[in-house]
Amino acid sequence: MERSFIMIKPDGVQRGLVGEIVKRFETKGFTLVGLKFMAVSQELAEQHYDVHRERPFFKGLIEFITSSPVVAMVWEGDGVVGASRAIIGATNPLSASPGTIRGDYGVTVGRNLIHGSDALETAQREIALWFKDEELVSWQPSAQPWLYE
Ligand code: D4T
Repeated sequence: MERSFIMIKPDGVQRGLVGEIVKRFETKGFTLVGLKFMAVSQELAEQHYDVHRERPFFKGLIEFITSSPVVAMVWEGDGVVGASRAIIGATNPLSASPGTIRGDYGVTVGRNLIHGSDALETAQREIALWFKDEELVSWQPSAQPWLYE
């Protein structure tokens, strides 16, 4: 089944939104297969945001992501990559629809609370970057037959 890398950024943790954010993925019906609370090294942050290296906001973004702990997660389910982007909302929280995480809790792009992989290939790259194989747990939730026909 499809997997996505989801990270609650330092602002989400500092603002006490970890439970609320996890709940949205759980109640949607996705399966948690990896989770860790961690400080992010400069190297990991730069690798994760490598595609933005030449952008003007890169330095500030790296300072922000390494400034305080994050919650790194892997969620599994049919269509989880695209659905997670919908749950998260637009990059700029002011443009994000109400009902999305960024739409409900954020006001500025540099503090947009959460990251979600933007495509299947990106998800695979990010999961491999943030998690070792043995940190991911494959399991079958008992609700599965009530979520999938
Ligand atoms: P992430 O990657 O964090 O899930 O965000 P998005 O996928 O929604 O958006 P992105 O890759 O375009 O941006 C990555 C990251 O950079 C921050 N950012 C972005 C910023 O601080 N200033 C900006 O102008 C932009 C475009 C926010 C998210």
